[in-house]
Amino acid sequence: MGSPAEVCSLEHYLELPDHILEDRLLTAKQALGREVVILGHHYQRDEVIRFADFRGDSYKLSKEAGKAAGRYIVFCGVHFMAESADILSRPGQITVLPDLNAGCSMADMAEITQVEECWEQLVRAGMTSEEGVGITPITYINSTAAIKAFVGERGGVVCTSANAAAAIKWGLAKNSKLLFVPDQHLGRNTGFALGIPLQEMVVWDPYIINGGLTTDRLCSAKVILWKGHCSVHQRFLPEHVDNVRAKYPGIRVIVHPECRWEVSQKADAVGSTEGLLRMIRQAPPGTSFAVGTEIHLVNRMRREFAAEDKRVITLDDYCGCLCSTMFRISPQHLCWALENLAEGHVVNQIKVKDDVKHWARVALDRMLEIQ
Ligand code: CIZ
Ligand code: SF4
Repeated sequence: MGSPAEVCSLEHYLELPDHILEDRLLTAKQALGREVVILGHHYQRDEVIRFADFRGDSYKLSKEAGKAAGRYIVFCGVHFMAESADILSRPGQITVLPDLNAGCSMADMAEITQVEECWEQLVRAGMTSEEGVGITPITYINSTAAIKAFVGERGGVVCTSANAAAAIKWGLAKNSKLLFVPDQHLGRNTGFALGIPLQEMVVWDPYIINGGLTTDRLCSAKVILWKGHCSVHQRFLPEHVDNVRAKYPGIRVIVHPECRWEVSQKADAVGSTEGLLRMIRQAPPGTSFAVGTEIHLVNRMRREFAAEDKRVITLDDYCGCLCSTMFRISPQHLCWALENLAEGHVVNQIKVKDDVKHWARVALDRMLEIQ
């Protein structure tokens, strides 16, 4: 390990080539021992995920964060995931995000002030009380801690793509209407699969007065979808499904629910990252899949399932869709974070404010109860 001065300088690490980092990463991880748990999201690159103690989707990793025994949780993922880990961790535990620039463009599409304004309009239209009698607010985990707290305080819940259907059913058992933030596609795909007609789902545009909706339209809707999306999954198009089917007859097309509705309708199945993995795992040898989700996961699926004689390609047959913010977590950033922790310096701590934590935790705990 380098001198303390070197340990503190991120710039120094950014110049290091990948191949010399492996030993240093292993050494730092060993030095920290049980004091650290490294959580790695499925969309992380191989050079990073190989150091994860647990890999998974937000749902699985949130559970691991809640169970982590050591002092440090190093989250190789994006900002909202590290926030959730901090909220679910025990007092005194420290959550670290190796690069603070690892955000999520979808989470950025909903700001707490915009959600508050939307809710005020819904209250004014007589659709709900301030406390959430009338509409159940649901936020996808890809949102800020402040929005999770907002939802928790109003009787709502956080969902992930793995339990969105259960969360929607839960929300509709409480109230006849839902506000679903921030991913319109996850909300629409899941709502439609549960039998809610498209006409009963409206899109709230936070940049237009009254969400761009007449009061009649708003009041007649069952689900109010926030106008947000994932720019990575948005790139999968219906013609990709047609092209891949024409090129590889018999191939199974499976896509993530962040993909647009037209793509999900053409696919054979829709699932969260854990769901997509399960579908491939359970398929008989010889099956081929075109998968519509982030390219690092698809490439890993291709390699790991080749041994079972299953073929996996990306749905976008050309280059695949990369989440550039997940990609920000590099082995250099991870090494910098771990070596600093091993030297007793906490870097890039993610700390959610106490007043936000309480209600955000309520909403996350409800999420973990809903399967
Ligand atoms: O929930 C997650 O981790 C995300 C962002 C996608 C998925 O389906 O796992
Ligand atoms: Fe956010 Fe999309 Fe990246 Fe997931 S893939 S972290 S939703 S930008």
